[in-house]
Amino acid sequence: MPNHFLPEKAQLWHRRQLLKLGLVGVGLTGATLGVQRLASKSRSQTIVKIPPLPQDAPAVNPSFHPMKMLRDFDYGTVKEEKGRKIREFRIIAGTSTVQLNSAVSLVTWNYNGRIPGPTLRATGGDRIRVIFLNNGGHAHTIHFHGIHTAEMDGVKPVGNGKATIYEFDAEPFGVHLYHCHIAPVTRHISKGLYGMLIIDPPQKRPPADEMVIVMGGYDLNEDNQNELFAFNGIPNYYMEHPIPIYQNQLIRLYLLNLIEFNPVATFHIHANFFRIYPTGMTIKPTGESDVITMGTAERHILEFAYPYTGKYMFHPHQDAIAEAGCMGHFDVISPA
Ligand SMILES: [Cu+2]
Repeated sequence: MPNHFLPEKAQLWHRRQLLKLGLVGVGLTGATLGVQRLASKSRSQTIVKIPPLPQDAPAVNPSFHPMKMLRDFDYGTVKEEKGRKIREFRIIAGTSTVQLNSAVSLVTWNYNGRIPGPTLRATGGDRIRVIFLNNGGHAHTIHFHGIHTAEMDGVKPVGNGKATIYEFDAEPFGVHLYHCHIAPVTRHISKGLYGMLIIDPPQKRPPADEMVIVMGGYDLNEDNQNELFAFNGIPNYYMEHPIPIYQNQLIRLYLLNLIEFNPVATFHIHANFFRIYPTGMTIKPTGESDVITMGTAERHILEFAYPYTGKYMFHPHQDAIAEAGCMGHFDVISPA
């Protein structure tokens, strides 16, 4: 059937070229084989190698280093009480000025001096205890997503200079979040008071290079719109300092969208597809895509491995959000 969008000659030339190269009809089979080979490779892997930290990737301050934060998990101090495993975490709300780019510095509100706050990690069935000190100058709280009593829901204001303890069972397993719940919550979140809570399934997931990316926005002029966006606190950090990952090694990405004011944000990776574990609450993936849509506070586990070396972008496919700071690169390097 003739293609009326191409002049006949161009069409013929095109087909002849393909025949000459032996490409007509084999493309699909080749691609399918590639995906299967990659899947079996990444599943059978048992030893995980982490690429060295890029020397030129800067810290914002000693507790806020976006390149280290990717793979930095806080397992708390483990204690045994009445035969029960307790994981005790300490979080301090504070205020610090952060240079978001060469032109903009912002007085942020944050947990433990970093945005997002520490990635807290426990296993389903543990008991979580969070000792919270508010040095933030305003009333703040920590509201955790999960299952707990009303008393532990983190909506009761904790005044400046005051402390409280939140304690609850680690359930259900999945990727969850925590954030301040003082009104206006949009302001307390967008100034930086949020973080991730990972509850691992008791049976554990297979070995992988695991990392955390939290998407956030900054409303610089208090007009209820974001002027800047960021992965892990600093706009364009992973664009300027690509994340090194090893070729063919399974990446398990814990992803959270905590952008206020924009109702949804997507996440897209270039030149690859990821397996999706919705809210991290499944052991098996439920689908596969190269773009996923999240409302505010939605989060997922995404798994993928890159078959080819090189630099690959990741960003929301709302390109206005990407172009205002939510842009990054994976630098896929050979493990040899
Ligand atoms: Cu607050």
